[in-house]
Amino acid sequence: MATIVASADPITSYQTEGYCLVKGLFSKDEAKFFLEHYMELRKQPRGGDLAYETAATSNDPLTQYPRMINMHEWDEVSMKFLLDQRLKKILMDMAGSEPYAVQTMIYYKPAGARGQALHQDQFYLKVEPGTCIAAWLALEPIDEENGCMSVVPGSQNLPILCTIKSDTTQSFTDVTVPLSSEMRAVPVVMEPGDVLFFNGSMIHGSGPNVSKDRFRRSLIAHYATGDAQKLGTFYKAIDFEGNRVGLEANPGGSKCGQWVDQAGNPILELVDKQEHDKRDLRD
Ligand SMILES: O=C(O)CCC(=O)C(=O)O
Repeated sequence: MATIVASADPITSYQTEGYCLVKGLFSKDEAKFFLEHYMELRKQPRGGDLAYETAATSNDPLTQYPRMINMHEWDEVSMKFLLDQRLKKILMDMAGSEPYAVQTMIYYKPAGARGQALHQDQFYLKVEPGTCIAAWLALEPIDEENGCMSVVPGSQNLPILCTIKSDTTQSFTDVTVPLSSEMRAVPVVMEPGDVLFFNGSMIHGSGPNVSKDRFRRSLIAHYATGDAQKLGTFYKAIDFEGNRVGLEANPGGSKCGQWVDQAGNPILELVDKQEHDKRDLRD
């Protein structure tokens, strides 16, 4: 199967395609340092663990290794990563102005763990105007076997799509977005230190880790573009000096995009979100 290749010109790739893969932005030693650091942190349970994981059963590997969220609020290594100057430079070149830093996450994804169904980050972060940008750092070799990320080229300018139920035997989140008949998810194979950047409309996700004994650990930061005035309720933004920035809480719009067929071609129609969810997410 085709895979995403490193971008020769990451800034242009991001601006035209909504994503770019930057090889070796962090060194292999840094990736190893992060691995050891977060394995140590994971020994302590944290409030909020498993809060977002659905259908976790006692023998689910995610029960032992849930992802952590917003570690930068209490861990200096995570704050340094979030505000890293290399990330800042690329983000500024991509988006044209200094972004706000919003979120950190670490995914452990041990062997046998479920992935995360296809989704758009703007569904959650609701940055307005502008978008959110993810910087997804591989901490070890990541491929299809251990559940690499996939992105859907061509989705970078889509509005927030209406969600449908996901297959929770494959995904720890319970909603996903349908693709048009012309769209495909393409895997992103990465080495430790590589960073995948993508915008908030980009549909992306990952499959289960089907390896026998490999983790798939990744460290993720999310940003809001510098023109943002609003941000999803519960998210907090800071600038690159670490100062809190007050953005208006955004509960989100009332419409979502739904694929409809028009003369054999898939087009997006904006529909009432509440009506859609009542119909498509009911049990
Ligand atoms: O790492 C994964 O498997 C999914 C992460 C993701 O979708 C995200 O950071 O938005």
